[in-house]
Amino acid sequence: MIKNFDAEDSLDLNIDEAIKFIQTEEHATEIEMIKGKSEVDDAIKLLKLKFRNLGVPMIQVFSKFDNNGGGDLDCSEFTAMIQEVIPEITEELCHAIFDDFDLDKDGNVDQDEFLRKML
Ligand SMILES: [Ca+2]
Ligand SMILES: [Ca+2]
Repeated sequence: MIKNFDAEDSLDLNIDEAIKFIQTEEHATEIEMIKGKSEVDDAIKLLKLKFRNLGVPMIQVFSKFDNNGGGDLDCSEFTAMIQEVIPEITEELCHAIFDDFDLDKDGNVDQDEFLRKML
């Protein structure tokens, strides 16, 4: 009897804890982050597909958008390139993709970083 009661009690407590955990803002942010990450991943998959279908070398497209030279794309150049390939994509998502591509976080995506992510 006592054992059963304890088991029930701890089950109730676990459910309460679980609900509290789900409801905490911290956890909600975590869910948002996971959601956001997969959205970026999906967009990168789409980007790869679109680039392959272009029928021109990726690096040729990359260079076309390197307006100020230098061999790398800053965030606005990069965004322009993505939006050329995926016109319906949001600027916000482009920025998230840019952050993902800019591996050394120097504020530019160079050809190396670009190819590493795209191939
Ligand atoms: Ca540039
Ligand atoms: Ca970089």
